[in-house]
Amino acid sequence: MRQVWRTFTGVSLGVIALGAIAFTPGMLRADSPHEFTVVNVEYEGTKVFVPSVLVVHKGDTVKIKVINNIKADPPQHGFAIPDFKIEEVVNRGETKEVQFTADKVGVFEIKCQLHPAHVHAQLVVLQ
Ligand SMILES: [Cu+2]
Repeated sequence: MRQVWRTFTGVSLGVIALGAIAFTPGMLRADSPHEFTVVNVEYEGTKVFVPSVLVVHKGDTVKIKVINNIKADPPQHGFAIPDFKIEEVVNRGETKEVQFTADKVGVFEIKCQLHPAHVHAQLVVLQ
């Protein structure tokens, strides 16, 4: 009887271990592109990017879909990450996609290069 229990326990632990490996976050991030959608909106009079913080790891291929959803004029807003030489103009109702490799670690500014009054967002690149 003790032998049967030991076998059962061994098999169960094996199944649990396999499950843990399959869902290890480290495996999910293996060189897959990191995709975000960032929407520029006006919230109670303030222009903000949502989400306002993007977190990736060094070496990641980062893809960002940018949407300008600000209803008031002007119809164009920018999307710039100067440290990665990203600078786009996004028309209201149009989607722009940017892609780059996060090749340096740090906290980097995301802004509208056309209007300094936007609240800036951040790109955080972890080691
Ligand atoms: Cu703007």
